[in-house]
Amino acid sequence: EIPWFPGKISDLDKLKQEILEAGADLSSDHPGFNDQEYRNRRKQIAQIGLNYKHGDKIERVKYTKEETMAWGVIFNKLTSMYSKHACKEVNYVMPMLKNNCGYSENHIPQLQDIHEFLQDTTGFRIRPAAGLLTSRDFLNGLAFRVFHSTQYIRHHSQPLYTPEPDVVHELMGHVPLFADPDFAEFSQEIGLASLGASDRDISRLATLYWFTVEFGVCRQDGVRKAYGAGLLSSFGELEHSMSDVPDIKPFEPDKVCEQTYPITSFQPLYFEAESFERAKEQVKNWAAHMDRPFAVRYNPYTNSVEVL
Ligand code: H2B
Ligand code: FE
Repeated sequence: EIPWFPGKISDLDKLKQEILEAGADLSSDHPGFNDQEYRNRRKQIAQIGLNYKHGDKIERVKYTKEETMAWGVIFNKLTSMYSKHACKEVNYVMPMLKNNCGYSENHIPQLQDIHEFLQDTTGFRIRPAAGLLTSRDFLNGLAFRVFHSTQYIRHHSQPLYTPEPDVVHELMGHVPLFADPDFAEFSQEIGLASLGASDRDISRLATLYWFTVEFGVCRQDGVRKAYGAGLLSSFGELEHSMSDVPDIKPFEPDKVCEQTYPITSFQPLYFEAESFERAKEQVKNWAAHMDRPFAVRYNPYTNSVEVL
C-alpha cells in the first residue's frame, strides 16, 4: 500500500497540518509554558498558517517591540559569526536578504517578502506553517520547492534558546541557502524521494535531512564551514561544531541515514559534505535504491509530479 502523496503543488493545501507536540500545546519545560499571553499570541499567529491556501499572499504579522528585540539580540550575535563560520553561499546571500527582504536588527522579516525573493532566485516558495509538521508532510513540501515556515518567535525570556523551530531558526538558518541553486536542488531531491515512501524510508530521509539541512558542515578552501540551519541559528552550537570537540565523518548517505542522534544537546558527530552538488548526486543515487515501486519526475512547467 503506497501512502497518499501530493501530485501537484496545490495538493499541499490537503496536508492536515497535523502539528506535533512541541507546537500544539507547549510542553512544561518550554520557556513560554506559563505565559498565557505568549500562548495566545502563538495561537493567533498559527491561524495564518491554518487558513493559508496555495497562491494566497502570506498575511503579515505586526511583531511587538518585545518580539523584535528578541530577534535583534540573536540577529546581531549570529551575523557577527557568519563571516568566520558560515559557508560562502550563506555569506553571498546575506547582503541580498538585507537589501531585498528587510533583514536587520530592528525588523523581523516578513514571509511574503522572503517568498517573493526566493521565487526570483531559485523558485522556492514559502508556506506559513502553524508549527512543527510531521516529517512526511514537511519533506513532501520540499518536492515542490515549498518550505513550510513557522512565523512565531521564541519566548523573549530566553532569546538564545528554543526547543522548536521558530522564525529565527527558519529565517536565519534555512532561508539563506534556499536562495542557492545547488542547495535548492539538493533539498528538492530529498523531497522527491519522500513522495509515497514507506514509513521506514521517511525516517531514513528525515535522518539524512537532519545531518545535512539541519546540522551539515562542509569543507571550503580547506576549512570546515557550517551550512546546517540548526548550526546557523544557534551561536552556541555553531561554535561547538567548528571546534575540535565533535567527531567529523565524510557524508555517505548509506551510513548517515542509519545514524542515531541526540535532539536536546549539541551533536557529538557531524558529517562533512564535499559540495551541495556532490551531496545532491549522492542523495539521488541513494533514492534510486529505495524500496519504492515507482520513480518520480518533477515537471517544473506545471509544478506537478509525474509517476514513472
Ligand atoms: N516543520 C516545520 N514547520 N519546520 C521544520 O523545519 C520542520 C518541520 N522540520 N517538521 C522537519 C519536521 C524536519 O525535522 C524533518 C524532516 O523531520
Ligand atoms: Fe529546521
